[in-house]
Amino acid sequence: MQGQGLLGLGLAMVWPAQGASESAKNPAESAKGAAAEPLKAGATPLVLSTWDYGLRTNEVAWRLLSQGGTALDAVLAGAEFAEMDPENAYVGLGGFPDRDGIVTLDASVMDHGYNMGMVAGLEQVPRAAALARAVMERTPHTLLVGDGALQFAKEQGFETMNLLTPSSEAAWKRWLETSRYLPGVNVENHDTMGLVGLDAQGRLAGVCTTSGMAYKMHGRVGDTPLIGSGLYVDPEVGAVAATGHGEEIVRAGGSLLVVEGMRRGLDPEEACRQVAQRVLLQLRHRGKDPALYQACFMALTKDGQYGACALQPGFTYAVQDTEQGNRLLQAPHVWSKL
Ligand code: SD4
Repeated sequence: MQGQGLLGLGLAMVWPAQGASESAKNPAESAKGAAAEPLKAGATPLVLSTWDYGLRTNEVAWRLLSQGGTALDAVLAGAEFAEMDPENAYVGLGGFPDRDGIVTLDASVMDHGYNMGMVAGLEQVPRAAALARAVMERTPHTLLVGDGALQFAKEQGFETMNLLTPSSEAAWKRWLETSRYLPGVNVENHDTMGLVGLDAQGRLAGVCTTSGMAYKMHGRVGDTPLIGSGLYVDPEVGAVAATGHGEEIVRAGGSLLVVEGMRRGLDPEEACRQVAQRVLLQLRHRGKDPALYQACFMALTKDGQYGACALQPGFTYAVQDTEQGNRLLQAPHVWSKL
């Protein structure tokens, strides 16, 4: 590398810090501009978000999608809404910290052109999804981690703040009394926001954002920021987001495997079911009790079909479209204790 210089490293391709893409700084604002195109006749925009909270992120995304905004702007706006809500303890500001009391965020984004951006182990910057988008749009790279991600965020003018809120700090201090790492399997320990959307022009996009498993080891990274595990978008097939125990989703090659199922002709629910089944087989192979784990997959095809499936009961996801509005669905499961 020595003597290669910035050009040799491809860093000359880094986009200018200012003005190049306001959308990465504030997707919600830029999407206002993108909303000018009217819906095409017969177009069926659609957005899916993980967990109960998904009803709220869908609403934010739908404001853009229903006015002809791009799927990318829409899902990013939904993710950012969750990240800036201090009451959501699983993403962005107010996310549960790691066992050392430090909030570290992971996020990924992917669009209809196989473009992708990821950040992991990000501190101080609540808008992790927008930063992942900035990685995608303003650098020659796909993944930035830790200090490097923070440095890039500062260069790009992202706001920094203390992400530990009084309530997440109080919860962490209560946890310190036992210091037992035993993550719950459903909403009691998950609210990672995964959104996948299809816009009026038929473009797909997806985003996944999280503060990771509460009280994880410092430096631990799950599936959320890993394209192929927590998220995958293939314009020829569909878009998939995952949530649950990241280690198990990574082990199964989660989201990409669901996409490949749909590519072979499986409907979205069946494609999700087969990967949830794979997670179950792997747990059994490793002698693990499935009752202690959760892995959830949510999928949308390029034609607007959707479905989901989880390892065990409890995974909810929200769907919003023109015909039926915004509703919360219970995903089927492949294993149950009962
Ligand atoms: C992780 N998959 O970090 C994430 C956690 C999650 O809702 O989905 N929480 O492993």
